[in-house]
Amino acid sequence: MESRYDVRSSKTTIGDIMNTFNIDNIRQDFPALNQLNRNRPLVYLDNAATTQKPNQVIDVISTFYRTSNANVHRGIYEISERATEAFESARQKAADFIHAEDSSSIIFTRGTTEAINLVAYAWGLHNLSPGDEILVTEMEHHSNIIPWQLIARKTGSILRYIPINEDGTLNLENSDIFFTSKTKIVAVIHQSNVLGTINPVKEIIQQAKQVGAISLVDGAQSTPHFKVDVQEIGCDFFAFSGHKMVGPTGVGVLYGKRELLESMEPFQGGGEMIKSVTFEESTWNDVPWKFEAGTPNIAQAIGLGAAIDYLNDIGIDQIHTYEQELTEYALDILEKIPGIQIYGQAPNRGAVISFNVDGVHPHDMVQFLDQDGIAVRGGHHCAQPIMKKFNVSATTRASFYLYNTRDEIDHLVESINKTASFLRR
Ligand code: C6P
Repeated sequence: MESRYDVRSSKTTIGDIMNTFNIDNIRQDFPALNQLNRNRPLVYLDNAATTQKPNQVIDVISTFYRTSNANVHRGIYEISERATEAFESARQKAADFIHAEDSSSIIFTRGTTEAINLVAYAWGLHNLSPGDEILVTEMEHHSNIIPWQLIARKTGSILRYIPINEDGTLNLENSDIFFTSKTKIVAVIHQSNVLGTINPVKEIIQQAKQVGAISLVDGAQSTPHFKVDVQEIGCDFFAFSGHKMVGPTGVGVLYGKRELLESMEPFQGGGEMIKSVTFEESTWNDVPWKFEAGTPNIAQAIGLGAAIDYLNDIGIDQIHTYEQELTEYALDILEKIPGIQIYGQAPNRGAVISFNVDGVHPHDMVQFLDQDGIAVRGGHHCAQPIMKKFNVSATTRASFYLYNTRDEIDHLVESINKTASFLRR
């Protein structure tokens, strides 16, 4: 079926994408893009932090509250049944989006952070012993470091890091040093939120399997941008956030292999997650509800379902191709800025570019760009170990999504040049 975002009548080549990806229609869907920032047209380039929301998502959430708001799995009246149906149908959409075996392997969480914490506490706390090793990489977001540091402290297990190369790829040479019989879980970022690097997670997971370790993939920055297939990747757990893929804040997903989820202890206790409760003891609900204590983020989960519909309507492969083209264009012209240092030159990379310009502090850069209407992030991006690795305290980061344009990137480059000349005077 042809959508209004696609003016093609048949399959196109990569070269055609810029002409056929109907950017004007896409931009019209996002009301927040159509406003001023410091009296200049907003150029929103902080999509790795969070993305803007289309009317299609805003309307679904608003309609839910207007017409079907009720708690789920509890009421046997009509609107509660409607709410439950919409909530569970969003779960199925999330399962289909990442090609999970079925919807029972999809747990709604608050986001990627909570999903990783769920695994750390519900699996790690009960399965790790002194001397066991948790393997992550130097490229992780704090969300995939801190939960493991906390669990390592509680269990006496040891946290180890696969190093990063100068070009922002993982150093997997001699990886046997890291994958040992002591490795119990390998938790790896799919796409770096700082360097843009897309990691070879399938190969990493194969290595994990060879030493009998389970695996978790942090998909916060991959799921919004390219096709994810958890069965093909072969991971045991996969986490992502709704707000980074045109969905609402406050909802995310933990995918888990069913047998593993069934064998695990609950994460939090409360309503929803029980089968029966007595004063002495309780039994747990079936997976996935065993891990969804309390009233869930109903409207947000339904909004995530609408976000998935939106991305599917445009086509995730189309989005990826368009973003690749934008990123190449941006890298090409950014590299020409005198004194610029770009962090991360991996051949397989996504739409995130971190940089510094000689003589300009990233926080000054961000403030000057803001005056030109441009929203980018400056700081350590919740990845301080990467900053240490590259010997900087902060970077400026521009990150793109399906609604960004070459004109916006031209404006970014112009404004960086202007800022650098001004501050270096
Ligand atoms: N990165 C950024 O600006 P939450 O906050 O739970 O939705 O996502 C956490 C998270 C986990 N992993 C990766 C790779 C991430 O990029 C993020 C969020 C944002 O880079 C906010 S710090």
